[in-house]
Amino acid sequence: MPDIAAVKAVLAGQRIETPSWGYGNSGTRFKVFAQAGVPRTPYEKLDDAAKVHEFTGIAPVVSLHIPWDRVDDYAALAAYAKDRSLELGAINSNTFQDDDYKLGSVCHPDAKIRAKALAHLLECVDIMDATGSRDLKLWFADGTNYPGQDDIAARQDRLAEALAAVYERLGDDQRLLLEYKFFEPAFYTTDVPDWGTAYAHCLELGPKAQVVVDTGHHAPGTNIEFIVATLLRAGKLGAFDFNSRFYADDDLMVGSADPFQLFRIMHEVVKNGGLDPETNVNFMLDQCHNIEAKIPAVIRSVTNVQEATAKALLVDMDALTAAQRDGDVLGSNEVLMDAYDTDVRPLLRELREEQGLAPDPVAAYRKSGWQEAIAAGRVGGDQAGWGA
Ligand code: PSV
Ligand code: MN
Repeated sequence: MPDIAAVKAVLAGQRIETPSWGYGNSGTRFKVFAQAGVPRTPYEKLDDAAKVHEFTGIAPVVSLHIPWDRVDDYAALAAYAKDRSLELGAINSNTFQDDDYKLGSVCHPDAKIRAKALAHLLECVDIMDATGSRDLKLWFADGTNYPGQDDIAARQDRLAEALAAVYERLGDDQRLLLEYKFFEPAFYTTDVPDWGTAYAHCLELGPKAQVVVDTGHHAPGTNIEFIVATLLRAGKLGAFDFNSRFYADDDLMVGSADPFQLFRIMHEVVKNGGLDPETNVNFMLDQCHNIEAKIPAVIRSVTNVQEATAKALLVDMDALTAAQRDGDVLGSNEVLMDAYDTDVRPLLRELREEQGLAPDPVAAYRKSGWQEAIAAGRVGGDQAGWGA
């Protein structure tokens, strides 16, 4: 049986990175619903992220999206984060919101547009130098809508050329994380649609290029944990963008739609060394809280990942390996289900109390008065939202 003290030690060392845009207003293409107290600046987003870390103890890193989090002085933003016990994490590039990118960015047929997109990616590396960020997260909306619209293979060549230029610019301790998504906004071809394409590009680039698995970016029924196990085995799993989906890229709270899937993913992570600090898997959230209160939703998301991790750590690996070796189909499945069926909430409450945290992070947040304070204090100015 797993040693509980060892399980707690791993859980205490876990790090979940939260997205700056999760604190801003968001919605669907039909409507963005504004909420009281939403941050107006990247600094206020960090204030909210600091609350998530204060109550969970495991969310000290915040991802930025450029240009949504553009500031004059990134070193000052990093210092502001540090004063709140936070660090700035992955820099997310954005080559999807300018009119110029209608036919793509780094895969665009026009070399001038490709050069503009590449300049943005290189600017993101400059920002990483100022913030001390390790990871550059690249997601491209590039693709086509109609058969014959562009040359599929030529677009791959253009992509490879841009990625190589970015890779070349990275510092020794920096990484390029390539995120795939099977469709949307493109509906016929997407230039990085799946893990295989992302993996092939990363392999060609070298060790500082790794793949991002966004849990909302697969066709229904895709076995995500297989992808996770395969990428970890190849040393190419750089990060997760955690969220939940019922239909497409829904960006709902991780673990809300299918907690069992999250457990299966975390089991492969644990089993294949993905929690070892030297493996450097970045556990990020990529979510939007359109109708629910944002800060408690981020807290809930962090604790959902923590619960799935705890269950994965409770898998009796000796019993599982023995059952697998014996070809005991039911027995091995039972070992896994035993861990999944364990109520880990008492263990996590105990762990938090040992760390000087409140046992129930959402309840503690609600009692803290922060929500009322930001609703009353953040008046005037423009609330941050999707695209700002
Ligand atoms: C694309 O759908 C994506 O998952 C990428 O990570 C983007 O940068 C992000 O969403 C924006 O939230
Ligand atoms: Mn994502």
